Amino acid sequence: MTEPLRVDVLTLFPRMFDGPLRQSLLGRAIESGLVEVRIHDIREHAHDKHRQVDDYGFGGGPGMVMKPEPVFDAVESLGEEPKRVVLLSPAGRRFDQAMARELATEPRLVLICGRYEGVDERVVQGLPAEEVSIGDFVLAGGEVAALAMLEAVTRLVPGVVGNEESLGEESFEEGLLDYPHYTRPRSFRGMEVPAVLLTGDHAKIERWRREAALEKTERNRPDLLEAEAMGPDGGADERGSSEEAP
Ligand code: JFB
Repeated sequence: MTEPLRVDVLTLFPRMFDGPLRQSLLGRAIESGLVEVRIHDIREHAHDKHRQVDDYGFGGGPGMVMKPEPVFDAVESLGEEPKRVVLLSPAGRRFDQAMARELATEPRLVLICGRYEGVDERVVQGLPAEEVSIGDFVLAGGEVAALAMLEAVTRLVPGVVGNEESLGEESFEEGLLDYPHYTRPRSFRGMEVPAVLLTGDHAKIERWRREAALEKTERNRPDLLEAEAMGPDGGADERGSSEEAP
């Protein structure tokens, strides 16, 4: 085996990771030593007498902001080795499959989970940390987003997903959504499995799947088809700012 991917997660809610890290794909990847995940409680790096990790925001406005010192201390306690530091944030660059592939090649990742209104901007500037968002919706903190990223990255680490699931054939890898899947029974509540899937004619099945994937993509994610037509940069310049973080 090659070096495992090591991920350090910094959070004020370490117990949110207990269940997910023991289950299913993440649990098996960790159990088999392909991925090493360490959860760190940011509050253990608060050194004032009240163990304070948040404070009022300069300039006013509602809500509290996470102080920079405990976050810097927590990251610095991880040692000197170079590592990619990601700050989960609704104002981050959008996480996608290309970023997941990139992160899966790193030896070490640090995921910082904020709470409240977010983290003092000097964490981004000074550590430095890359701000990443998992999508245009509002969560209460970075923990669930970190788990989503962790699962997306972990399943791309060689050896985590077996050969029975070919990673190249699934959604996004070809710019289309996945084709529809069916299993037994052949007839269920009056709904039939498409006859072509029962023919054993693999060329015909391949053509049907491609067409069905295209229809599903047109219906559910027309933006993916437009992006394809506009080339690899998705025509970012022409499209304006309607897809920025909330
Ligand atoms: C991530 C977070 C908050 C400011 C703060 C820390 N896709 C996503 N939605 N929401 C988050 C995210 C990611 N990644 C996210 C970290 C924090 C939300 N909050 C709460 C909500 C709105 N504005 C604090």
